Amino acid sequence: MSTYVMADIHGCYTDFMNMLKKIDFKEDDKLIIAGDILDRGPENYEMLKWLENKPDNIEIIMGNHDEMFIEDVCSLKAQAQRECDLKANYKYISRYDHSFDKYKTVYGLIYDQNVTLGELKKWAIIMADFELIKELNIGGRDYIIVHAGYIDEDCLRRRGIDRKNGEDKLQYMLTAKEQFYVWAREEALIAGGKKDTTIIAGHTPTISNSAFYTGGTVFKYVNEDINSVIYDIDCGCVFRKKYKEGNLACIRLEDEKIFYLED
Ligand SMILES: [Mn+2]
Repeated sequence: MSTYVMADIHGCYTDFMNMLKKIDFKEDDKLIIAGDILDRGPENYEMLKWLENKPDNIEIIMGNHDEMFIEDVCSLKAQAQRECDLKANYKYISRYDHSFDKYKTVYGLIYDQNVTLGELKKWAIIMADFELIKELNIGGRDYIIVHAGYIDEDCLRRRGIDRKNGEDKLQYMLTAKEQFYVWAREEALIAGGKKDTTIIAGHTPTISNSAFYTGGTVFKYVNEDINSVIYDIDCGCVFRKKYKEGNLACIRLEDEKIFYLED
């Protein structure tokens, strides 16, 4: 029995299936998907149909794109109480809410796949049950799996980075711990990990210009002082048509072996 973690599938359903084949994923294995199953990729519909009958040995942690999908469906549902045509509702909300369906995922589902509000609601309800964090112990080592980053409960004040100017500007702000799990970027590194624990997250592709940049391989940060490790396993799979260094990674926790879709 092995325990695997993947992240940021972003509607790349075929790549996801190919990775399951590559790791020879079996019924007695476990997989944790560290968030962001939707948006940007070509097969959001296939991903959601798969989600309806998701095997019990696969668990999904909430990502920011999953959260945004749930919010979009809630907006549509609220509007639907006034009008009944899903396409009319979609157009109406898009006009005043510019954060609505930012990646045109709901648009594709409605206009290309002809899904109903009932289907959208069914998927959003499943996704609203995604846990925000998963803690497990494998071979005596503690692991934490989150979408974006981990921060200690008593550490709500953080030092942010003003990324617009690229300078290390102090901006103390009160951050909800759970928001941090789902949305953190470089702050996850600044927060410094957790004593005697390995944190596995995705969210920031290792092909983008950030502290996690590796050129498309898994990013690993070791803090020997507190015996903590932080992995970023989002290797930018969804961008790999555009940027050839993008890849889908999967880590097996028992031996921390990393598998790549493209070797
Ligand atoms: Mn994300």
